[in-house]
Formats: sequence, C-alpha cells, structure tokens
Amino acid sequence: MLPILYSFRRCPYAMRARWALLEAGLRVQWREIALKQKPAEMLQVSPKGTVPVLVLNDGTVIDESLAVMEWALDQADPRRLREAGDASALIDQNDGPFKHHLDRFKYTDRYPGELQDTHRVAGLAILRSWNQRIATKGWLLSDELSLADAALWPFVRQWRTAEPQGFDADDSLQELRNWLNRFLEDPRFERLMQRADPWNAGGPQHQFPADAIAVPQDQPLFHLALLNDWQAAQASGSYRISTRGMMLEQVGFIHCSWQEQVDATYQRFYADAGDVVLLEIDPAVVDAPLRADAIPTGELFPHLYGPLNPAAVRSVTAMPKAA
Ligand SMILES: N[C@@H](CCC(=O)N[C@@H](CS)C(=O)NCC(=O)O)C(=O)O
Repeated sequence: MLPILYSFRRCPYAMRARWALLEAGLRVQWREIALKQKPAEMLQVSPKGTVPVLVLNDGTVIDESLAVMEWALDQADPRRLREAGDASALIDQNDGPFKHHLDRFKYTDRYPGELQDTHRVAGLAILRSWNQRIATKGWLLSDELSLADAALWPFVRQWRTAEPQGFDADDSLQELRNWLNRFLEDPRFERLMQRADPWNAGGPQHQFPADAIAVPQDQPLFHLALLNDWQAAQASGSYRISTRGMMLEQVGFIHCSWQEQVDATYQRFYADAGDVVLLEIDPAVVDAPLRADAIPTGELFPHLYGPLNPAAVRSVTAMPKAA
C-alpha cells in the first residue's frame, strides 16, 4: 500500500510537499481535496484541516509540509538538497513574515483595514534580499540547489501571480525571476501541477505522480555503464553516474532500462563510447527508491533515485554483446 497524500493543487505548501515526493522518486495515493469541503477521512487523521497531509502505512500522520519534505528526503535525496547548508532561517522567514505580507498583498480584500501597498513594500524587501543571495551564490544557500530553494519557490510564484507585470518589470528582482523560472521550466513543475477532481471514497482513486508506475520487482533492470566508472564504483561501493557524462547529483536519478529498451539506448548514447558494460540489476536489492517515469514520448523508463549499490548488480556483460 502506498502512503496517502491529501493535497490541493495550487496550495504552495502542498506544492512543495509534492515537489519533494517527485524529487525522492516516491509514489503516493493522491487525494485531491476542495478546501471548502474537506473529506471527513482527512479531518479524522488531522483535525487542524490544512493540506498537505501524508498518512503512512503504519498510521503515522505528517501534516506539516516541511515534515513531508523531510520525510521524502529521508527516503532519498539524490541531488543532496540537504547538504548545501542550514535552510531553516530562510524557511522561517518565508513561512513567517513573507507569507504574512504575501497573503495581505494578494488577498487584501480579506483583510479589512490593511493597505496593499504596505505589504507590497514589506514583501518586496524580503524578495530583494533573496534576489541578492541568488546574485551572489547562484541559489539561495550556495551554488547548489537546496532545501531552501525547494521550500520557497511556490511562495515566490504566488507573489508573482498576484501582480505579474510588476514582478516581471522589476529590475531589482532579475536574479530571483531567473531562479523562479528554473523551477517553472523544469519538467517536474508540470508533473506536480497535474489535475484531479476532489477525491471521494467511492470515486476514482489516483496516484501521484499520475504519469508514473511502480517498477515490478520480478523483472531485471539494465544500466549501460562505462567500464572505468563501473570499476571505480566497485572499489568505492557506490555508483553515481546517471547516464553518459551526467552524474546522479545533476539529473536526480540513474537512468535504467527494461530488457527490450537496452539496444535502442545503447545505439543512441553509447555506440561510440569505448569500453561499455551492461549491468543487470535486481530491483529487489537496490537501496534507493525506483519509479518508472514517462519521457515526453510517453514511453516509461525505470529510474533509480539514489546511488546504485554494487550488490544489486547480478551480471556484467561487455557491450556490444557477441553476435
Ligand atoms: N503549516 C502548514 C500550513 C498549510 C496550509 O496552511 N495550507 C492551506 C492551504 S494553502 C490550508 O490547508 N488551509 C486550510 C483552509 O484554507 O481551510 C504546512 O506547512 O503544511
């Protein structure tokens, strides 16, 4: 049984939770909700009535978005989001003062007596400080994507949505705009914004992400590797190449194939690569989550969301195979 996620498509807290589930290669039972008509099943496990709520198989209820992110990254953190430094001060600034001003800037009519301009000015001061960090470091915390970036971008997106012209024309937000666009242009964005009607127990049951499936445990997986890389992995105990010329940290998963997909992958990417080996992997022995994701043509490929432990490799064959 997969964990259950109660979610709301446009909620920035639920968005960052879904983003982390995507990042970690996980799948969940997806229960989209309407905020005005929350399902009794959700309120029973989390009476405070906010999304996201994740219910694990052992009954554990995680009903804070950051805790959902942490739980997901505990399962797998292939791009090492938590190694870029301490994200807590930025997240506190976002979830506290920035969210306060964002709500009053975006939904001023819901806050009688509040002036939109006061909150525009205060919110912009925070956005400018983030812009400055990105201008200096590349991302919010360092030159690498981190938990802070992943936790904040849906809120910056919401600010932009309130007044896109102002945001897009502001010279003091240029680096922040480019940063936001990295998320909006990432294929993960479209996947995490998939739509579903509000859930009810008698209706259709969806999974998130909707375009992924489980990787069967009883069919071997294959990965093409450069012989040198494979030898180095045997020595170090961990293989971290995603595909030719790309590391796991860059891509977020290790590309694999099912048997019938190997030849096309070899011809496309490895035919001129020199010494290449085909690793046969037992999916039941890998140490990281596996998920089969659709590529743009719709074809599903198995992906490993963490390093490959050499113990999961059942056979190693030189490529191309002898006729
Ligand atoms: N601190 C919570 C906040 C979650 C939150 O406030 N979510 C909003 C939707 S964006 C919500 O569910 N509000 C309840 C409501 O509108 O009834 C978290 O991080 O998960």
